Amino acid sequence: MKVDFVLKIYLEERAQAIETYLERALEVRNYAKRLWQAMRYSSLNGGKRLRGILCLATLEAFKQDEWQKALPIAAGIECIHAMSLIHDDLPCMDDDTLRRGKPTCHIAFDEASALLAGDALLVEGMALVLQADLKAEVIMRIAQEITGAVGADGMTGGQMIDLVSAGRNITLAELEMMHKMKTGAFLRASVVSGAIAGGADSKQLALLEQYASNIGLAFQIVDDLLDLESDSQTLGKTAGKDLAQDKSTYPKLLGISASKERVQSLIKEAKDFVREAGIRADALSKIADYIIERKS
Ligand code: GRG
Repeated sequence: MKVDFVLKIYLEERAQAIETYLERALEVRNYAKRLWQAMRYSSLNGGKRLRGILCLATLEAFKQDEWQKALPIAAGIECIHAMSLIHDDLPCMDDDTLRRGKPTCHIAFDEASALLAGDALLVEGMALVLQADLKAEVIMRIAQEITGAVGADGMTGGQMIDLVSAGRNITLAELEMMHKMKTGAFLRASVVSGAIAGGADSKQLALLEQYASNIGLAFQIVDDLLDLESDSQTLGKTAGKDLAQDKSTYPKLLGISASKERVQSLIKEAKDFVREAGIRADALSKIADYIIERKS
């Protein structure tokens, strides 16, 4: 299915709203200028804003006119995501020089500045989440979801597993577990945050968690396929890294066509989950399709 015009406009508008919010929140201060510049360099540089948009779209599925209430959360999520990309690109991690079509943070600045920019974006990102104009107990639940997804049980733990798995043959179950932690948990938290802000009941929350878990895994499989089949210019990051670093990937373990079939079935199931939740499913359902269509 082709990404339709309406979704394209929706994604652009929501990405722009997040960008505008971030632009103000991350204004360069009169002190530690280089830190703020590095933070801005890595967070105001495009990116699909998928996690932030998922948060807004999920809230919108419950309360159409209140999506702007989740803007601080979406912006905070995007700061935390930018932090993970900065640290992922460092020489001691994935050692990359290209991100979102530009030199990575440690190349444009230096390693120490990149490390600090990541540290600060992580904390400032959480601070933005806490600023949302929602009831204190709602913000507390959202903060717990996000910190749980980013910490050792989530993204950071997944990155550790990724590091120690390089050059080793791992099973499909191990690969899936790693990606659930490294990429899936944060995507899931982005959706769940929007659902909590929207007042989802426990059944709706469970269905949206399943939706998010499916699109998270599909997103990662597509990432592996793009790394194999696309080029650095289109991706805005170095293509072919998985092969070069002898990483276990879905295409390597499952084969290309079985990986593509898995993506299709995960997305179909994801759309069923969101439909079953009895909410305004349009945007979330189309975002699921976009995960397959994306080129970068
Ligand atoms: C959280 C303390 C702390 C440390 C982080 C470095 C690290 C530990 C984790 C790395 C996590 C990571 C980089 C996962 C990869 C996720 C991924 C596929 C990113 C690409 O996301 P896109 O395609 O990127 O949404 P854009 O540029 O569009 O935002």
